[in-house]
Amino acid sequence: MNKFRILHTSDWHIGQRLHGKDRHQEHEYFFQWLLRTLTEQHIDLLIIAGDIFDVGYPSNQALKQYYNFLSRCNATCSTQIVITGGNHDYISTLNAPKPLLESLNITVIGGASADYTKELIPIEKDNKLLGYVCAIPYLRDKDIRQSVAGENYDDRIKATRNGIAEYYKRIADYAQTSNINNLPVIATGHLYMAGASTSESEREIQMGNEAAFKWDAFPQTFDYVALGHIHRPQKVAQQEHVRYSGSPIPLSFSERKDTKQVVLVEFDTEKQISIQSIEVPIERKLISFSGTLAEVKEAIKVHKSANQLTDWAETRVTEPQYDPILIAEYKELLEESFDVEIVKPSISFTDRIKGVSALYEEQPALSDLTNTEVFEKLLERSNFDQTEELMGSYKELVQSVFDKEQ
Ligand SMILES: [Mn+2]
Repeated sequence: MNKFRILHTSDWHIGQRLHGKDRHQEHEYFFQWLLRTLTEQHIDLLIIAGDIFDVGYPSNQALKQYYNFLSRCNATCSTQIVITGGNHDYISTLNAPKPLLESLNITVIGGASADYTKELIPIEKDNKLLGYVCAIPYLRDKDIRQSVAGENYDDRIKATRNGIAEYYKRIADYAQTSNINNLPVIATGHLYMAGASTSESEREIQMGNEAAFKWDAFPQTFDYVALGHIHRPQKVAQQEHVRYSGSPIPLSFSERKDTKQVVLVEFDTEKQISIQSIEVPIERKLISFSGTLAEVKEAIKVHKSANQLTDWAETRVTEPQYDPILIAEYKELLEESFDVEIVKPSISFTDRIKGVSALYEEQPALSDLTNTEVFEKLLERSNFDQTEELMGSYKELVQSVFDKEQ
């Protein structure tokens, strides 16, 4: 057996906008760092486990950045690359350049296909076979479940979970038959695992997370499972070898305190595995200021951005009583420039009992809510009794819209 090193990352979300702000520069710094890391750490295989782009049809700028990275990678290091699709990616967008990328030692599996044997990718270096990747993308409903008339919601959840397990088992069995030299086998996945700690930037998938998959439902064949979908880096159920790498940049303010990372997995000549995380430097910090207007103002004035790019802030002003003068003052503050840029301002008043402050209730911006939250709010206002059933049906409907094959 030969020694080899894998770098696992996911959820790049190239082209993402945070409250309307472009993330291009942050991604650029990440890609520069990643190229250096691939060389310095002598990486043989790079795995990107889904959500390459933020949207199905990325902008030309986002596409350019992606191809730029891949071509720079090809020019500067000899790393093999495996890319799998996530729930944000359209299969056709990822698969379009597939034949071209193949010539650069880059394998793209945009979505599940009828022939699952194509998802078994040999890891090779200098014409030597080192192991295998079961490159499994995000599995859409049609890949894992047949609709059966008369099924209730619980049946459908069960069918989803079983469908995922069967899909993994089928490819694991195939890998085992092919793997005559007992080399390491790595699997990828883009799914919600039971117990995962989420942030505010993941879109719900596979029956609205209710079909949460358990780590021990993965076949024993896999020496390492490289997961995507959850943006916070974490092990699943304390298992060293089942991990989410997390996104390389914070995709929401709820991730501002996370340490962003990629995962380095090394197999030695005895097939022993060692796993360590490598911290991704954050070039634009996301921060949060809260308090009265005076307090927030003071904090912003003295704030210094310490990284390459100016920090971005959310400001949550809370005042006891409604006061139009305060609101005007707040607006003025937002016009001024500081060594931090306010991208998500909000104001609320605690004393809603007396006078006019009762009339002023802060409404969250529609863009800050997930579609599920909007539907939840609608249900709260309605007089329906079977809200749980409705919520279930709603989530399925939304999923079928997002999963629509493109
Ligand atoms: Mn994602």
